[in-house]
Amino acid sequence: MIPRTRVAQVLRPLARATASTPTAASSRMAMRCIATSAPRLLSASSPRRATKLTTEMYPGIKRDERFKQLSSDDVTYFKELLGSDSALIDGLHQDAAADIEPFNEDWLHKYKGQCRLVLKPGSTEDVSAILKYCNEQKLAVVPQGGNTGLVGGSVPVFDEIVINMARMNKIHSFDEVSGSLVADAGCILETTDQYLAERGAIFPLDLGAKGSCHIGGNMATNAGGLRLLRYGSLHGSVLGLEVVLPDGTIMNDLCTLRKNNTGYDLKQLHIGAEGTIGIITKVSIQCPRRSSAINVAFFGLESFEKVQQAFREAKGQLSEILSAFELMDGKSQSMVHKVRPDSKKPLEDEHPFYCLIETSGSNGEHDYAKLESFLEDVMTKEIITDGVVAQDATQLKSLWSWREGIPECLGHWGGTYKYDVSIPIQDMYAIVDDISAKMEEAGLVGETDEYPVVGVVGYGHMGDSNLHLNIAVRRYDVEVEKILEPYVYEWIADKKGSISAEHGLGIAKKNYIGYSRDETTIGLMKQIKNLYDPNGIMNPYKYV
Ligand code: FAD
Ligand code: 2HG
Ligand code: ZN
Repeated sequence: MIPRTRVAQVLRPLARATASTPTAASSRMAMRCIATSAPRLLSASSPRRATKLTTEMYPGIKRDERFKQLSSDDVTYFKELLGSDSALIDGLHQDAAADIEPFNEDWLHKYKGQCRLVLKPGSTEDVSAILKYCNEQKLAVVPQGGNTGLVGGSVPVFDEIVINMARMNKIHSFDEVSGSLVADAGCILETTDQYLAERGAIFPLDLGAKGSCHIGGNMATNAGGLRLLRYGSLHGSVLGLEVVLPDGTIMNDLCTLRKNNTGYDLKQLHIGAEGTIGIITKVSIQCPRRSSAINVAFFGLESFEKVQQAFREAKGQLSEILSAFELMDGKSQSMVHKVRPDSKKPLEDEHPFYCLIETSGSNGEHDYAKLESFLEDVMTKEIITDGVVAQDATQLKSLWSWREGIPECLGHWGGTYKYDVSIPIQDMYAIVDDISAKMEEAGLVGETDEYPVVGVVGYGHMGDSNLHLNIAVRRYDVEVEKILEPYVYEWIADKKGSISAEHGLGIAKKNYIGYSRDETTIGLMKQIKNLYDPNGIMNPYKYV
C-alpha cells in the first residue's frame, strides 16, 4: 500500500490569489500555455533512414490519369496570382527539392510525395482562385496545415500541388462575453491559445503538436487531444466555418452563435473530412473561460483493472473539475526515460501502468480539498500504488511531458507504427499485450539492430476509451507489417471499436474503413465526395 505520508509530503494547499502576486495556480495556468515539445525536433541522435516514396510503399496505387501534369503555364498563373516569391515554392523550373521536402514528407517520416509546387495563399480569395483554376485544369491538390498529421493525409502521394495555409494566420475577433473566436485556418494552435489566455479564455482543444499544428488542420482532422473529456468534440464547439469548395465557391458559414438550426448543418461535414471536400479558411469556435486553478497528479498502478477503478473514482469524486485522465503503460514510460535519461522520473519505482490526472476549476481551495480527498481515498482502497502532485508550474509541465513526450520519444529509434483506436474500456489495453506477444513469438523484438522492433506500448486518452497502440521500430519492416495488418483491424472490429478514434484515415487507413463503417455508410460517403468534388482533385488516393 502507498504510504500515506508520501501523499502528505507531496500535497500542499494552493497559495491564495492576490491582485499583485502571481499565485501557484495562476503560474501553473500560464505554464500550460507553453508547448512542451516542438514536434519536428526529433533528437539529433535519431538514426533516421531516408524516407521511401509512398509510391514504393504502396505500389498498387497508380497515378490517376484524369489529372494533368503541372506545366510552366500553370506555375506562371500561380506566380501572378499570389504576386510574391515567398508565397510559392517552384520545383518545376529549378531544383527546389530541399525547400519542398518539409512539405512533401510527413512528421513520421513514413510518407513521401513527389510534389513540385507548394502554394501559400494569403487570403480566402487566393484559395478560391487557386481551387477554381486547379478544378478547371484538373490539377490535384493537397491542403496542408502544420503537417503534423499521423496518417499520411497531409502530404502528396504523386505530384499533387500542396496548398499550405501557414500565411493565413490572423485572429479576426474574440467576443469576451460569449466566448466566440473567429480566426484564420492557418493560426497555430498554441499561438491561438496564448491569445485567448491573455483574455481569460482557453481554446477547447490541446494536443502535443500544439506548437506546429494549425486550427484549420485541427478542424479537418476533428482532432481529439488531451481534454476532450472536459471540452467535448470539435463537432460541439465549432460554431461556424468558412470553406472554399473544390470549384472555388466560398461557403461562408462563419456563424458565431451557439444555436443555429436553420437547415442542414453543412459545416459538420468538413470537420474530419481531411481536406477531401474543401479547404477550411476560417474558423469560428466557442472558447470556454480559462480555469484559474489547475492541478496535476501522476500515479503508478499495478494493473489495468486498477486503472479502470481509478477512472471510475475520479469521475465520481472529481466530477466537474476533472479535465484530463490520461493512461501510460510502464513500457512507454521506460522508453521516454531511455530517450531523456536526464529527466527525473516522477516516481522512483517502476509500475505496470501510470495515470495523469488534471483538474481545472475556479476555486483553488475547493479543488485542492477534492483532489486531496480523492487521492487519500484511492490510496486507502489500494487502487493506486504511488503518486505525486505537481507543486508548481515547472513540476506541472514536467509531469505532462511524460505523457505528451511519448510520440516524439518513440520515434527516436527510426519509426513508429501507430494505431489510434477506440475500444470499449474494459478491453482497451488487451490489444497491447496481444500484439506484444505476437512480436515476441515472431522473434522481432530485441535490443540490437538486427531486430526491427524496439517495443510495443499502449497509452492514450483513458477518459475517451481511446488507446494509442504504438510499435516503435528501427525501420519500417514488412515482417512487422504482416503481423499487424489486417490483424489489428480485425481485432478492433470484433470488439465493435473504431479503427480511427482521432487521427483520421488519410492514406494509412483508406483500405480499412470497412472495419468500422458498413457498406451503406461508405456508399453515402462516396456520394458526398463526388457531389462536392466530381473531378476528385482534393487530396486524392486517401480517405474513402
Ligand atoms: P496537417 O497534418 O497539415 O493535415 C491533416 C489533414 O487535414 C490532411 O488531410 C490535410 O489535407 C487536412 N487539412 C489541413 N489543413 C486543412 C484545411 N485548412 N482545410 C482542409 N483540410 C486541411 N491528434 C489528435 O487528434 N489528438 C492528439 O492528442 C494528437 N497529438 C499529437 C501529438 C504529436 C506529437 C503529433 C505529431 C501529432 C498529434 N496529433 C494528435 C495529430 C495531429 O497533430 C492532428 O491531427 C492535427 O489536428 C493536425 O493538424 P495540422 O495542422 O498539422 O494538419
Ligand atoms: C497523443 O495522444 C497523440 O499523444 C499521438 O494522439 C498518438 O502518436 C500517437 O500514436
Ligand atoms: Zn491522442
